[in-house]
Order: sequence, then C-alpha cells, then structure tokens
Amino acid sequence: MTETATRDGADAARPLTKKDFSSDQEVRWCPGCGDYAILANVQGVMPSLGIPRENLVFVSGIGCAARFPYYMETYGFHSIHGRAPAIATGISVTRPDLKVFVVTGDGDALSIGGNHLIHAMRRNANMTILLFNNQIYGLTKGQYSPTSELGKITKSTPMGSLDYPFNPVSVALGAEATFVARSIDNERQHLTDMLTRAANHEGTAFIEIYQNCNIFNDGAFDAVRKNRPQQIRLEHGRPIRFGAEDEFGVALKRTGELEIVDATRVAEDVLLVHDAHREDPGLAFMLSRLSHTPQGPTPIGLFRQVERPVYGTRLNAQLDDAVARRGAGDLATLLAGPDNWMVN
Ligand SMILES: Cc1ncc(C[n+]2csc(CCOP(=O)(O)OP(=O)(O)O)c2C)c(N)n1
Ligand code: SF4
Repeated sequence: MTETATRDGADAARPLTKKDFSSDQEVRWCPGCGDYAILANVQGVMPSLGIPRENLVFVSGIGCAARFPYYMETYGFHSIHGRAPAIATGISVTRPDLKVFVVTGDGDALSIGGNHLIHAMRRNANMTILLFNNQIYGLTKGQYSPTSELGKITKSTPMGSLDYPFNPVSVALGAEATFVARSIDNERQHLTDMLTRAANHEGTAFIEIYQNCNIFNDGAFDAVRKNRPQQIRLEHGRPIRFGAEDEFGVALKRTGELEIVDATRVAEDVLLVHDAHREDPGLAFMLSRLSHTPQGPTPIGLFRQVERPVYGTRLNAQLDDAVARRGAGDLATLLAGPDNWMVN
C-alpha cells in the first residue's frame, strides 16, 4: 500500500488501514444481518487498492444494502431507488479519475433498477457493482423480490410467488458484462479475492453476493453458504471439481449441456476446464444455470473477465473529436440557433 495522499499533518505518510475506511455513523442493520460481514470485508480490501479516499465514491439506491455509503469513510451518494448505475455512469464518465462502486440489493437492482443495471453493463461503464442478493425486500419488511424462488410465500405473495426468478449472474452475462463473479457474505477470503479482482477491473465489474437476511429470509442460502462441498469454486485454467474430496466434477455433454459427473469414475480430460477469459459468454452462462436456485451444487467465483473498451474513454474521445472538428460550441448559441420552431 503506497497511499499517502489522504491525510494532512504528521501522519500523512502512514499507510491507510481498514479503520480509516469506517465512518463514524451508527450502523443500523439488524443484528446478525449478512451486510455487516460484507461491509467489514469491503473496508478491509480498500487499503490494498492504493486509492486515496477522496478518489473513492460509493453510490447506492434504496434498501437496507443501500445504506452502505454512510458507513464508508469515502465519498458516497445514497441516491434514488434503482438509479445507482445511471448516477455512477455519470460520475465515471465525467470524473474518470475516481473509482466508483455501486452497492445495490436484488430489489433495487433487478426490479425498479433492472433497466439501468443492464445498460450500464452492456456499455461497460467503469464501475464495480456489488449486488447483495438476499432474495427478499428487506427494508420494506419482507415482500418477494425478483430473485425469490417460485412459490415463495411473503406478505405480497400470500399464495406463493408465480414469478420465475432472475439469476443475477445469468442476467449480467446476458448483458455481456466484462467481469462477472459470485461470492458469499461469510466466505471471508473468497469475498476478499473477488472484491479485489473486481475493483482492479477496467469496465463494469459485477459481483453477486449471497447475503443472509436473518429477519425476513433467514437461511435462504444455507444449502451452499453453510455447506462448502456444495460450492463449485471456479478457478480459471483448472478442471471444475467440487465436493468434500473433490469427488464431483462438471463435464460438457455431446448434446451441449453441462452435467455433474462422478469425478472418481471419469478420466480427468472429461472434466470441463474453466476459461474465465473466453470472449463468448455462452459457457459461463451455462455454468450460471447449473443451479437455478442455490439449493444444489452452485458455482461461485469468477465466471467471466474479458477486456473491452471502457464507455467513458470512448465517450470522452468522441467529445474531444467533436470539439476538434467543430470547436467548443456554446449552449446559448445552440438553443437560439436556426433549428428551432414555435408551438402555437
Ligand atoms: C420509487 C420507490 N418505490 C418503492 C420504494 C419502496 N422500497 C424501498 S426499498 C425497496 C426494496 C428493497 O429491496 P432490496 O433492493 O432487495 O434491498 P434490501 O432492503 O433487501 O437490502 C422498495 C421496494 C421506494 N423507496 N421508492
Ligand atoms: S431487514 Fe434483513 S437485510 Fe435488512 S438489515 Fe435486517 S437482516 Fe439485514
């Protein structure tokens, strides 16, 4: 960590620590909420990024997860429901020197904000999106969300949800996000690794984080969260294996589907070797479908990371080009120009 630019005075040269990223705000999540572990992890990752605090911005929408910016000793914006990716796009385009994070929930990102989320990702706007998925609306006290499972009984679905749930990783891959990962609130080392890689990615980095809402949807991810052998840990360049003794594997069938196989009974070369840098997101998408709801073996880790030009860079180049060709322009002249008409 080389950061020295955020303090005046005698301790200016002191490297930043996790504590430097904790604000003085009272944390107002329910005791036991998974959000605490994610907050601690993000605060712990910050010093290693070597980015001055004044160059960090956390943007959120509305929800429990969206309280995040208050607790970070960085710049932040607790904004409008579902609109964090749009606001973050504006910040990242106009201030490319800033590192922008979006913190959002499954309701905020995939209900009211679904539109903004997919367009930020397809543009490859420069931001790190952390989607805390608890499969419920927490802040508004337990209505079903776009990731709630079929048949889910909540206050707004008393007879069971009829909606097929979104799989956030599949959505991100479908929008061709250039970095797509999944982790779990209580998997400290794994989450640290994913956060670090995402923060160092150029373009949109998307991480779905399984987050336990112990008040309104307790245990939603326990089949995977408390059961390490059910976690299919994706590692680039390695055959995909899982299980207590790595006794299971993932293979690509001739018919084009993925299947789970007994790795003790098949040759090593039958197992699919994970390629996170494949340009085509198809295989990563298939991996994301191995577990539609996280009840069976579920892939976590980095599904996809590819390089693609960043939206802000291209936009600013286009603006520079326009100015070079036609001059800086003047808004008042434009508005008063010949291309206008009167409505009577
Ligand atoms: C325009 C608007 N519509 C609806 C709401 C009500 N509302 C607040 S938070 C929320 C959903 C929060 O769920 P999620 O994003 O999953 O976050 P969590 O609270 O679970 O962290 C809703 C519907 C609102 N605040 N504003
Ligand atoms: S309602 Fe759920 S998500 Fe919200 S703070 Fe409480 S435990 Fe966390």
